[in-house]
Amino acid sequence: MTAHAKPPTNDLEAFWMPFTPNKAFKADPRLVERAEGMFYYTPDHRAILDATSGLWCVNAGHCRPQIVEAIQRQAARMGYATSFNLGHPKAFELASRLAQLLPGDLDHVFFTNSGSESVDTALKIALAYHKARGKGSKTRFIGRERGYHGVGFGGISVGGIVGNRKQYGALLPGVDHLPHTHDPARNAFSKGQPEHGGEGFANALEAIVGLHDASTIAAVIVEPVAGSTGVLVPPKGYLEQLRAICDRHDILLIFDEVITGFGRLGAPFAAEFFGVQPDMITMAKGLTNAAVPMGAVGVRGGIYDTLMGDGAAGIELFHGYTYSGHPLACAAGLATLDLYRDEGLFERAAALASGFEAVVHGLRDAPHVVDIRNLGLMAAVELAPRPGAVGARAQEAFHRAFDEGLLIRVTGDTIAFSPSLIADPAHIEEMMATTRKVLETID
Ligand code: PXG
Repeated sequence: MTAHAKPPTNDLEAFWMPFTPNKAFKADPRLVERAEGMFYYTPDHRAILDATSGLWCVNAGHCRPQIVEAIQRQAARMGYATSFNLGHPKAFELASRLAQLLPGDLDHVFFTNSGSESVDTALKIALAYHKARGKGSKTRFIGRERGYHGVGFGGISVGGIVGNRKQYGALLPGVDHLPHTHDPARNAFSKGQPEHGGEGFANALEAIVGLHDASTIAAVIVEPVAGSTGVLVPPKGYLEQLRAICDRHDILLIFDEVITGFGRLGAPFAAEFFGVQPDMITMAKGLTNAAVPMGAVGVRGGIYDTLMGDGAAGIELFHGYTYSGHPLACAAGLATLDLYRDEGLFERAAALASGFEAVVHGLRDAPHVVDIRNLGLMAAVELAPRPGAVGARAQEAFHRAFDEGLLIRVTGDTIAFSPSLIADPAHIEEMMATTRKVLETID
């Protein structure tokens, strides 16, 4: 490598930005420096309406004083304590509160610091569980095309977004993928769950089990509604059937609820919304309203009990992070759960969902729109790609929207909307009116 001068301090160069075209961004940066409720504010005090809840995470809105103050109090009292062979009360309290909120017998919680770590943790628990039952040959994982499970090696292995995998070699061995469930030929412009394909897409799991044999398969992991890849809503009956097939073959079913957890569908978790009980739920994002990084895995009692055994073995699971159960994150998590409860935000999301659906589908006749999909407070508006330039049209829409005072999220040529659960109908109207205006001004 040739020697080169260090960049001056406080320019944009040193920060290697994640999932960002760095050169293009630094040539034409967009900065925000303050946030409150539904809005970000730029350094020159322009308000930007946030149609994405940060990145599907600020479910209770930005900078809520109750959460801010809880973090401040905890930082002043005890900023850090390890959870290895030592405890602090808020970690136990938050785990208990989550166990109450989680569906069915998901009554134990392992803390991580992100969705990616939650996914890797769940996959490791699945392997350790089968081994503890004397079924150590069950080591394969089944993910799904277009699935996003974060960026750890486990997560990109079971994930199905090609761009996130192709730079990183062979990944985990013994992984297979279900087909994705997006079927625009039959299901375009579905409102809520699509009618067609549930049984066929889920039956692909039987074929995969037939190919590898159930004795080699540890777990299936899916997002109940695929978020990152552009809001792919499961067809009717699909998740129920995945559950039945997993039961038939002694395979664990993991729901990755990093996006769908904490009210996004108008219920605490998608598992409850769909009435399908997974064996583990991975979560992050809305757990602390994103005010402090934190993730967690909710685990069924039977899995926990199996791994605990009679306690004679000492450490039952050789796994954990320096920051598992970090005091600031626990304080933020407790204050966030209080806020969701006290303001009835999950119920509010449920009440907003049908109006949101109507307004989003109002974009059907806007230029370039080829599909609209929605469930709860998540929706996608898919645009036709420009010939030879996939993603360029939506990227331009993103830039124009920001100039118009609206933050949207784009993936490929799809615009995703996931407003905070505190949104008013007028905010939602404004999001779609600005989006329409933007679509009318781009080629
Ligand atoms: N699982 C799911 C379902 C996610 O959506 C992760 C795991 C990973 O979480 P962390 O905290 O490690 O990032 C996610 C994250 C997008 C986008 O543009 C979505 C995510 C991350 C980055 C971009 O939709 N979700």
